[in-house]
Amino acid sequence: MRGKFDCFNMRQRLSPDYYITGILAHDRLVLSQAITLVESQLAADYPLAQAVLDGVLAHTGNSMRIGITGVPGVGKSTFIEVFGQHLTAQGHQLAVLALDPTSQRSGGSLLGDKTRMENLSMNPSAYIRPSPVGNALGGIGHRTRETMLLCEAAGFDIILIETVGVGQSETVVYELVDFFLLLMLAGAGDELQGMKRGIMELADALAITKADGDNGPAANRAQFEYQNALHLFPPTGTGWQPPVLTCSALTNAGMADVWQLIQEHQKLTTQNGHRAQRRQSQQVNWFRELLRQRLDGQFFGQPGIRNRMNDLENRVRQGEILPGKAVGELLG
Ligand SMILES: Nc1nc2c(ncn2[C@@H]2O[C@H](COP(=O)(O)OP(=O)(O)OP(=O)(O)O)[C@@H](O)[C@H]2O)c(=O)[nH]1
Ligand SMILES: [Mg+2]
Repeated sequence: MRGKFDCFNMRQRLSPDYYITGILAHDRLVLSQAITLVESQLAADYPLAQAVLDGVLAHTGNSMRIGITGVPGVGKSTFIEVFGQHLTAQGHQLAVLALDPTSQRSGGSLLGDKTRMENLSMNPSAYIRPSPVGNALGGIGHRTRETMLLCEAAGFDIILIETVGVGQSETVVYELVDFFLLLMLAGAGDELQGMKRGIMELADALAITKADGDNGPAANRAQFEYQNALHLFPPTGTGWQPPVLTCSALTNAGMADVWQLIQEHQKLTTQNGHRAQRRQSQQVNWFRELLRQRLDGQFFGQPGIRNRMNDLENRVRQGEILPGKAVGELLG
């Protein structure tokens, strides 16, 4: 505990320059400290975090941002362990941001992920940062975008974001990345995989995992079926038709194909302008989201506002007042 407090106190004394210089020098310790700073929920940390982000902004945006999602157990972490080695072997510097929605419940899954990325976590060209999801909207790490920018400034040219596909989180990840990969299990129905059509529509590619051993034929069938299903979707409007692949983290099959595909997508969307467009609309959505958060914070930060709201909610519940009028009273 003591160490933690020392570290905390030290942080209070650090200047934006300490972080900015360290990050730009690719110092991982400073990068980790900076991520902790931007993740901080303390209002007092906010100006410093903003100054650091501002200071590195010119060095961000140059990475390939890839989102990887799929239901629990589909093999996301194992995929990243193997795929990540494939990328670093080609000279890439890889940052993995693993969002951990289960950490508040079980407290144990970080450890599980760490073991599943055993090799990658010892790889000098890789940096793994698990982040607790907390109670942020959409189940995504509060500040994942900021963390991504810090990693880019620290020299990582590929960012992988792992998130469990259990609902809204994948739409939020979609808002962060250039390429959105959906991992699927063969032989499990769509309902079983919790897949809403909307999620499949967001994917830039599907990969059927665990295509090895006895599972091989089922994986091939699933590939065929999903490919047919995707053909029925309306065109993406980007000139890209999302393909379906099979892969195995056990045999490494398909890993090179997935990478090839992501590069093709990057090339196409860079040439036709859709990559830039996607990032621009992501920036604007980020702005709107932050604005909404700040307004929320300012409004609910007013003394007594919660009590007044509860009072009004009770009256609305009893039918004593119409919601529109109640809103007027509260804002008034
Ligand atoms: N046969 C086979 N098993 C695999 C493969 N990839 C993952 N597994 C197994 O599937 C299980 C789940 O893998 P994970 O990588 O933890 O899955 P995940 O999607 O990250 O799971 P959560 O983080 O809990 O959502 C583990 O027992 C893996 O060993 C594969 O390619 N082939
Ligand atoms: Mg995992």
